[in-house]
Amino acid sequence: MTANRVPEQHIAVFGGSGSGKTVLVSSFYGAAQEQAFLKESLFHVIADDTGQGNRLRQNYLGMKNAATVPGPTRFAATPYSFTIKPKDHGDAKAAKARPFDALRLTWHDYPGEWFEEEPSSEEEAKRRLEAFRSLLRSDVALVLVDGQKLLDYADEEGKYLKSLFWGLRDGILRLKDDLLDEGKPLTEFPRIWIIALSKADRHPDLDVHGFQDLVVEQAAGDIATLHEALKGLVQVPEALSLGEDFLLLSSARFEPGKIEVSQRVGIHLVLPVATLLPLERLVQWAERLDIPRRWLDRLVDNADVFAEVLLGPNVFRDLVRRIPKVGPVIDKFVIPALAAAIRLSKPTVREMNAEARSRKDYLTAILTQFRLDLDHGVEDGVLVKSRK
Ligand SMILES: Nc1nc2c(ncn2[C@@H]2O[C@H](COP(=O)(O)OP(=O)(O)OP(=O)(O)O)[C@@H](O)[C@H]2O)c(=O)[nH]1
Ligand SMILES: [Mg+2]
Repeated sequence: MTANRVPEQHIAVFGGSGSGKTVLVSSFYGAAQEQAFLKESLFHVIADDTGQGNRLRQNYLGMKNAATVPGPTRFAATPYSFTIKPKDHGDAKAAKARPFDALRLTWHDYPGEWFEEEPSSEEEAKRRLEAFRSLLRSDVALVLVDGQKLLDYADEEGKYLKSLFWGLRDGILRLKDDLLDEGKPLTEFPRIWIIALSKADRHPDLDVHGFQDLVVEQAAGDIATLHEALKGLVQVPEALSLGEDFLLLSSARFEPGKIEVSQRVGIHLVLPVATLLPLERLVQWAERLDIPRRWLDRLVDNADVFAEVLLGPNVFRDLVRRIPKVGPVIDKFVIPALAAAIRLSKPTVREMNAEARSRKDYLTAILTQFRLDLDHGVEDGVLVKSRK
């Protein structure tokens, strides 16, 4: 397997200290190692660094078996790299026809206190800057609204939300000069910022629409201010979504003396969100905005390979009509093919998924399943996607 056959997507999770970032990644990985998951799932989630994987699993098992939680993250940000490996590669011919063999998800975790406390030394300031540089190269960012804090600030949620969004804005602006490439705005930057409610188990009566309403009602202006600040860091700033996508997340159901790790909300949507949402958004931007051609290819990673799997190579290549031999891979010729890939109707996707499963074409099965998962997330009131 060569490196270029493993498209890589990065997700960065922002949130204050104690908002649930490390528990989230532990729950994602830990649950994926359970026998029940392995039996049902189309893929394995493999930690590229075994030691890291064991630590995450240890966090998860501590919660599951002893109701203990990991300590606060201190000193260093950690990128967790996972390979999403189809269970089976099918026959050699099918394997060769596929545009890639596995997916990589890099999940960036960092100490929430970094936005709350000043660095204690020059060296720590440097380390933080390096970490944020890497976090801010992600494809998708989650901004966690701490569900427990919302309860603590009952009737004054606006105060908490304001401090959350302004804290993030100030933290990023403080580093702005050092983050830019020689003063130039960044190309690679999270283009989708999803506002996510962590600890959603604390809010059993709140669906994603209620959450969206609460955030918009209490903090629309603060989000707009953060949005403006982020736009100041990127090339093609129109192609930047914030305050358009919302998600509910719960890593487990926390009860007194017991942590029910099998009761999760939204965790299974992280992979579909990281892979397919950028593809979907690229099409929306390409159709709505006048994006210079040379930028289209650079806004979103791997959109073409995901679309090719969703449509099947023959349909994809027919739609593209010509695969450009020079120049950007994604130009205006490819947009219709990408659009076709994301607009496949649900019954069609369901049929493709069933057919791919029976053919043991796991890669197609995985990506079509991701698409169905996103649809279900929306139907179940866990996810709101931008309608723009
Ligand atoms: N009810 C509930 N509580 C949670 C959930 N996830 C985390 N918590 C609680 O929140 C605490 C903090 O979670 P962490 O994941 O360590 O928080 P963090 O964002 O990594 O914090 P820092 O490392 O300091 O940045 C945990 O110890 C749990 O008590 C959840 O899904 N539901
Ligand atoms: Mg942490």
